[in-house]
Parts: sequence; structure tokens; C-alpha cells
Amino acid sequence: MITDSTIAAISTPPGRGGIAIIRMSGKNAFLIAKKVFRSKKAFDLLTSHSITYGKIIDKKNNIIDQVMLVKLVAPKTYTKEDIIEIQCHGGNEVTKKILSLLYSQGATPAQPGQFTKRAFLQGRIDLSQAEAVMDLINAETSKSEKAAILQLEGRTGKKIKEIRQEILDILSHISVSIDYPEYEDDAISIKKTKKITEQIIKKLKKLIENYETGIIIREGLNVAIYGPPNAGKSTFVNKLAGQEKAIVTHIPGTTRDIIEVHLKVGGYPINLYDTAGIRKTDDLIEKIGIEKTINAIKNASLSILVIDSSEKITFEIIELLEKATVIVLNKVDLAKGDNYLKYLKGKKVIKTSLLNNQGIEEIEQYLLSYIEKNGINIDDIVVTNQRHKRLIDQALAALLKIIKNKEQFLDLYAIDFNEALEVLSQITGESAREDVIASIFRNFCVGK
Ligand SMILES: Nc1nc2c(ncn2[C@@H]2O[C@H](COP(=O)(O)OP(=O)(O)OP(=O)(O)O)[C@@H](O)[C@H]2O)c(=O)[nH]1
Ligand SMILES: [Mg+2]
Repeated sequence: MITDSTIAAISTPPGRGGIAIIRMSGKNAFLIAKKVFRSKKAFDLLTSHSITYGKIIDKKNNIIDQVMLVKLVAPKTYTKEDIIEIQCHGGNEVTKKILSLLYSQGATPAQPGQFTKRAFLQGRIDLSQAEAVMDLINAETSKSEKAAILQLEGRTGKKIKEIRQEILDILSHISVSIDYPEYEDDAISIKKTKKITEQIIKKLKKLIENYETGIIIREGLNVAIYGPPNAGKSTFVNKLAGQEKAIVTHIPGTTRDIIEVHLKVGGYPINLYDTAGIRKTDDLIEKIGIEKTINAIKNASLSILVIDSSEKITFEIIELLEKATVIVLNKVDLAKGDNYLKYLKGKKVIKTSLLNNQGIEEIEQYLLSYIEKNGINIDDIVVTNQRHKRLIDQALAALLKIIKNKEQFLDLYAIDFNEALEVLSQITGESAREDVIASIFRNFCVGK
């Protein structure tokens, strides 16, 4: 689908700034630029991918701004169309005036993500790469940025294309066996086909596993902080966050609702959940809070139990030990002896005095080693996108049907192979529906 319109938008964030960039793409981009840009050298003589100083002039020959203009001749451009980039002064008024001028000369306002959508429609990038552009813009940690750039480099698409090719090979084998039934016995072919299918299933399962760990890089490791009241859970969260996010008092039962705090450890995103202290209570609000705590523990990848080491151990605390991945033995500054330790045998224990900033580094070290031990290695991440994961699930389900299929004729297996092929094609966009594509680009920024 090649569009006729020439689109333009401001690509830099709104507001005041040193410079702003206005971008224009389409078959009339140069025609429009010629009308509004004056430089020493004639516009037609400017070489592609070079930058030129000049002035933007309105229809009455008024100077609007002094700018640098980049001329990019198709097809070696982001959209594979002619592109003009204008670097102007970064004020609201200047950028608005230049943009209106471009519109008045025939450009149309670009929709969110329309430049990238054109890059996709022109076949310069696949759909998974277009999605990676958005991930890259949204990345808030160094690791999620790396995951997005790997996807942008085409890693996801490459892996999916490999698998699709294997399915295509099977399908062509099936069509050969239909055309030349004497070539091979169906029973033998089915056996062989199922064997290859099993290998593909293994690969898909690996990708799904990869997603489960990859999601941490994108969305963060969910860590629930729980324990008896007054143990120092909120202090824990505040110290790790480096800010007073949760209220801390000496009164047991201070935290009622879940408090979610986002932070980074070693470049990895972490979502900490501070929770209400668990105890028997008749207070309705506290009860609801404690129910929420139990849920937070269930939903977390990692549960950290914080206990006050200066308090006597109780049966209730012993019960809490079960759900803990790691135990933070807090308030060691007040503790008289190691009265807890015999109950904690075989558990990972970190001794802290959070009030005095003692033990925080060890906790961060632990979180980092947990992430790395669980195979969350950025270099192995292929799938981080939920849409891709859902489609891989569907392809897997189709292939599993083949394994279970008891049909005697090979051609009856083709339907499920075709289904697997079709859903995998939606990842890279070869067969994605128009509305799916539209919804992906709708979430983009204008000007990208
Ligand atoms: N001495 C000492 N006091 C601490 C330490 N850590 C926290 N505290 C104090 O313990 C009290 C309770 O701390 P919080 O962080 O509010 O405890 P909590 O576990 O969130 O309590 P609830 O929200 O009531 O469940 C506060 O007065 C803190 O200042 C520590 O390492 N040593
Ligand atoms: Mg608290």
C-alpha cells in the first residue's frame, strides 16, 4: 500500500528546547521544502543525506527561523520515501509556525506512528521491529532498552522466520506426497512429519519460556515485601527506593493498602510491593489490607519476609516463613541474641538494620543475583512482547493437534500446519490484519 499523501509532524517533545525537529515524508516532500526553504545552494543541488544551513520563509517572504535542513532521497530513508528533516529553534511558536507553513503548502498532519507504519508497509522493517521502535522509546531501564534494540535489529523476526521456513518445508513435502503418492508411503511420511513437528514444538516452548523470563526485563521483577506488623517493611521499601514512599511509624498496622514502588537494581526494573503487616485483627480495614497482602505474595515472583529480630518468634511468624524466598532479619541493632536462627536453617537470611542503612547493599546484591540466576540474561531474550507470546501459544496449540492426530492421510495434517504458519506470520506482519496493525501504531508518538 503506497500512500499519496506527504505527512509532516514535530518529532521532538513539545515545549521549549535548544532545537526541535520537524519531519516530513512523502512524494511531495521536496516540492514543499523548495517553497519554504532558502539557502545559498539551490535546493535541487543539495545532495542526499547532507545537512544545509538556511532560512524558512513564509508565503509573504517573512523569515520564520534560521534552520538546518536534512535532505534524504528515497529509497534509502526511514520510510523509503523522500524525507525532509528541519532542525529549527525549539520554541512552541517557531515549530507551530513552520508546521502550519508545511501544511499550507500541501503536507498533511502525520498520525501517531505514521512514519514507522510507512517503513513497515514499504517492507523496510517487519511488524516486530516496528513494535520495537515503540519499546525503545518507552524503555526506562538500560536492560529494557537493550531488549528493544535487539528486537529492532530483527532478532525476533529472524527466529520466527526460521520456524516458519521449517513449517513451509513440511507443507511442501505434504503437497509432493499428494501429487506423487507413489513417492513415499503415507504412514512413513506421517511418522517423519510428526518427528519434525516435535522439534518445532520444542523450539516454540523454548520461546515461551524465554518470554516468561523476558517479561521481567520489560515490566520488572515483582517483589512482595511481607511480614508481621512493625518489622520494618515500609522502611525496607523506602530505603531501596531512596525516597519516603511509604509512611513509617512505630505503630503496628501503619500500612493498610499495597504501595507499589518502581526502582532499578543493576539496570533491571523492579516493582516492590509494600504490604500490610500480617496479624490476627478485628479491624475491617486492616483485614482487607491483609487479604491484599496474601494476593500480592501469590502474584510476586519473589517474596521477601521482613521480621524484627529483637522480637520473640511466634507460631504466626513460623507460618509466614513458608512463603518466603528470602528472609530479612531486621533491627539487628536491637537484637540481643540470635534467637531466630534455629528456625531459619536452610533459608537465605540477610541481617539488616534498615534504620541505619545496614544491609541494603546485600539486599540489592541478592536481587541482582536472583535475576541472573534465573536465566534472565539479556543476550538470550528473543520474545518480550505479549502479542508475540499469544501468537506463539496459538502456533504451539496447532502443532500439538498434529501430534495427537490419528489420521492416516498426510494431507489431512496440512490444515493445522497452515494455521501455525498463519499465526506466526502475524508476528512479523506478513499476514497481520489491518485492525491489528492499526492498534499497534495507535500507541505510537506523533512524529515517529
Ligand atoms: N531500631 C530499629 N528500628 C527500625 C529498624 N527498621 C525500622 N525500624 C523502626 O520500626 C518501626 C516500624 O517500621 P515500619 O517500616 O513502619 O514497619 P512496617 O513493617 O512497615 O509496619 P506496618 O506497616 O505497621 O506493618 C519504625 O519506627 C521504624 O523506624 C531498624 O533496623 N532498627
Ligand atoms: Mg508499613
